Amino acid sequence: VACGGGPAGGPGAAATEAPAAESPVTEDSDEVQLAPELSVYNWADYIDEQVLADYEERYGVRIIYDTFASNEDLLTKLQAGASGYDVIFPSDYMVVQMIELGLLAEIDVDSMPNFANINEAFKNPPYDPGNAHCTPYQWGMTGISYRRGNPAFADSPPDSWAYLFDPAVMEKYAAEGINVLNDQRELMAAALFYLGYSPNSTDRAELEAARDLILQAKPSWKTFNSEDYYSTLMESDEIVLSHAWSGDAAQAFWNTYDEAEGTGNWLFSVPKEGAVRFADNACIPANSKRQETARHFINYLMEPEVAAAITNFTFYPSPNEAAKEFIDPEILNNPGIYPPPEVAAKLEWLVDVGDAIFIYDEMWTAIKGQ
Ligand code: SPD
Repeated sequence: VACGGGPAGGPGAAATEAPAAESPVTEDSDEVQLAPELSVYNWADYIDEQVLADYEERYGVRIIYDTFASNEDLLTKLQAGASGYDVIFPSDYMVVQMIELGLLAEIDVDSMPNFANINEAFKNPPYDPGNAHCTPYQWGMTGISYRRGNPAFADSPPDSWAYLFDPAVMEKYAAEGINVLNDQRELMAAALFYLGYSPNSTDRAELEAARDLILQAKPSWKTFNSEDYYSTLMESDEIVLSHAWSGDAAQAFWNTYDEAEGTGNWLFSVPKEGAVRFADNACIPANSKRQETARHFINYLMEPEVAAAITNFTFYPSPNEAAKEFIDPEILNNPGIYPPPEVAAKLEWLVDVGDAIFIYDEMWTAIKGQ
């Protein structure tokens, strides 16, 4: 697996080769003439590299693998004209934006036998009717991860977004380090939840209030990081609390697990005001020159053992029903990974906000600029 080089045409592309064309394909995916290479662009730490190596070995396709930190980074890369990516993993609301911009190819799930393995609840999502462009990859929730044993959290877990936004609450631990996700929709959603507004608000006054809340809290935060915060900041004790995606927090839990104590150092909480539920999806950019190979790879990702291997590595729930029997029971029964009904009831999807995205962009520029 070749990691990190970036595809031809994108930043960091100098070392890559020109995309190799596919040979003609047949209807039967077993008879697809696969391209010699496939460029896969995913979130950080979001796949078991063995899954990539197995595909390379089984099918003789070399995978060029690179990662991004947010949906907006992915969109910017595609809009800048990056060509060469063959499989990408945008979230729900970003799928809508990308479809509207004509950035995604159609995938034809009828030609993917493993699509039958997907749980019905994850098929035909509102953001991609009929799964015309994408298949669901993994899902999760966004909350707060905090360091077990810190006196500031002794009496109760951080069960409110106040732990990120209220100076009186934060003063007990801010000096020890707070990280927030470097993700415009996610950070705005956390502020909007705390203020009692919809995480999908399109109201300028509400969005300005969220921006102002973020700006007054920002001096208390140490870092904006959504890419490797769990390994570089949490597991190494550079911080004591982080805005976090559930699987990343679970990785930090297991990577700091102490056998004698029977627990890890990092725990996860879903704030009482509400939190984001997301689904990331395997899709093909419209300008991919290896679309049949990309479809073949996406079908491979939906094999039960493959989907289970991914969840067993990333600690994010799988939408793949047939994978369940291969997923570690400790993961399946972990409420921080598969939320119980009372937690699920607090979760909301981010949806496309239409033209209000320009207000979000304006707020984000102010947030990152000051
Ligand atoms: N380290 C992998 C993180 C993947 C998270 N995707 C979250 C998208 C939320 N909008």
